[in-house]
Amino acid sequence: MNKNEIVDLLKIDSPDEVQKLFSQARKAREKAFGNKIFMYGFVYFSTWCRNNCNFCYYRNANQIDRYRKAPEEIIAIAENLAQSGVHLIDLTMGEDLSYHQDDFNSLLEIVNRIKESTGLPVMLSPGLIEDRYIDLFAKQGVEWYALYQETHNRDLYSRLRLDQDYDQRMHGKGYAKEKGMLIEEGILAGVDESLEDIADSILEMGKIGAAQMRVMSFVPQKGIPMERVEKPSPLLEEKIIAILRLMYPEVLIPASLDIDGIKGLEDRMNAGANVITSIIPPKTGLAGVAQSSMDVDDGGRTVEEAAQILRRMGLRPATALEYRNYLTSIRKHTNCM
Ligand code: SAM
Ligand code: MD0
Ligand code: SF4
Repeated sequence: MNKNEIVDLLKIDSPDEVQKLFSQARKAREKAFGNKIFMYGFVYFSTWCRNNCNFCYYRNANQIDRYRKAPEEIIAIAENLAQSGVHLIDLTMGEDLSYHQDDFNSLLEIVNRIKESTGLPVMLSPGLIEDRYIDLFAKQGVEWYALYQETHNRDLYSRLRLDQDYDQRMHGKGYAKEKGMLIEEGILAGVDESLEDIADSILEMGKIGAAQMRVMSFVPQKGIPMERVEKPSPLLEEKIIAILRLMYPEVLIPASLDIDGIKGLEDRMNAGANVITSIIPPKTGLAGVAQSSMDVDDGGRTVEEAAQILRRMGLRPATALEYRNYLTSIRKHTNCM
């Protein structure tokens, strides 16, 4: 599909046409993955951040309670997630300078121990880090570097990610990919982007060879500049998921529990997503990003809850081995994209 064709698909709004789009996306998913769905454990281990993204609750200027979890606790949480059946551990932080100051030695050690004790692949979402740190994580065998541009319209980017260089952020992903890491790219829906902007992003995600491609609806947060911007219609995110699936049938496309909690899972799966992200163990004091607390402590965001919904839909959680095998094949695929 070219840009105009993508924009035309984004415009459809009759329920019949929308359902047809979703059903085609599900067929494309089934052809590439059968009924297998992957699940990611989410560990937001430090909510300290030097940046001031206009959309984010954890922006530096927002006066909120913050935490930085101790290494032992991070490792225990990852082990708990692994036992519950997730296929990957996503280690996420704000741009917390204390990790930069020790040259990421403490995080490297944490990653090592998690890899050793869980045997699971790891995704790192540390924000933008210097190339020399990417080198270290790549050498350690960290499988994934997640770094979302949010939009590929430079002007809009500068209004969202205040004082963060567009090209440096794109470079970080490219560099990680060169070093053999898989990369995840992501955009936000409902942040004043045009349909043309969305189409540009969809094309760009393919160009940079992202193996995982994410869209998340903006969720208004207390105390941020965009506090009064309305959450977009869920249909926009779902249409983007479906179009991504049709354009890139073999990639990973998340249904994030961070936007609408567990009740938002079914619609995102129906649109063609194939990985459930933001699974968080209950009662650990951990936060989500877009929805800092929804469904976390009461155990709504668990493998068990998600698996029940999948089974009702004729889908099933993959095995750890299936996920590993998939990584091997997508690595080959994105290297020739
Ligand atoms: N601090 C690192 C960074 O920004 O790259 C890692 C955290 S990253 C996982 C946080 C992501 O959550 C952002 O890139 C954005 O896509 C999403 N996010 C943050 N605030 C949000 C909000 N209010 N609504 C929806 N998504 C949000
Ligand atoms: C999620 N809350 O998957 C997480 C986060 C970071 N790599 C992912 C945005 O929804
Ligand atoms: Fe910091 Fe990431 Fe939030 Fe931006 S999105 S303020 S970099 S935690």
